[in-house]
Amino acid sequence: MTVRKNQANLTADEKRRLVAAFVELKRTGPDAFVTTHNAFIMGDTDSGERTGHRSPSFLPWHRRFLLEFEQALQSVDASVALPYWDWTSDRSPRSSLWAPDFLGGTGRGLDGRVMDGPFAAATGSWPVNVRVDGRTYLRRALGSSTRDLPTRAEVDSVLAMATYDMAPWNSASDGFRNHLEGWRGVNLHNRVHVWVGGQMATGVSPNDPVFWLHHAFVDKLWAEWQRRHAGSGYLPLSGTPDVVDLRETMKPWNDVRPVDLLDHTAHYTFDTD
Ligand code: CU1
Ligand code: CU1
Repeated sequence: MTVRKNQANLTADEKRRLVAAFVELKRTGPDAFVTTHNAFIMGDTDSGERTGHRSPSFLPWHRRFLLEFEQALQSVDASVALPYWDWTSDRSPRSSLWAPDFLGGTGRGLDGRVMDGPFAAATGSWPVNVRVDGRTYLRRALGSSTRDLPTRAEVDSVLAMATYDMAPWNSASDGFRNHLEGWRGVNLHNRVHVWVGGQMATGVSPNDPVFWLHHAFVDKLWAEWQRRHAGSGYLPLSGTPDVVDLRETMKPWNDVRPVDLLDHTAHYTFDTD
């Protein structure tokens, strides 16, 4: 059974194995995850069809996306699982997350190029192939955005919202999903992408391995919300144009609906479950 742990508690050996699996997937794979993510970012609009972002299925879409990526990692090394980055507690560019034995640190001032760790361009093992500009190296600008990472109090204020989502079911909606995604209110998920900067602030964000650790935590917050609001659930139920209802299949997959993804324990548990 897959157990997703807080990245701060990984052993040196667990970090080494995870990094090796990331690098091996990059070496053998076509970066299809980056391509898929960017296609959905570009296609998801407030007034048209929207699936991955700005819409109720933001959470189940990324849950399935992470499951597929985690299974790809496990095909390289069956012992690995996606850890989560609790950015309410590891909130500094000096956190062990960014050390050279794990994800490496921030980018240099000149061009944002990450200079240390296993994903630095200098290692040669992390080419940025799917990109929005000509730059082929991983970039970051940790903490240079105008806002700090979200606090636990801000997370709790969003977890307290009892309604999953509501009309107009886009980036203007009130409710848990949109406040977690970050288009309204305190802004949790989007703010973290911007705080990391570089590719993470773009549609090709899965070029940065921290994408997966960030989304594993967003996914965990969904599970926490479900536990806290047992009487609430995924919305909309049916008949809503342009968005994925509870029992509608979700693109790009044709075998999964939000209702199939509500219980994460069918696939993995968290170390805190
Ligand atoms: Cu996304
Ligand atoms: Cu994201």
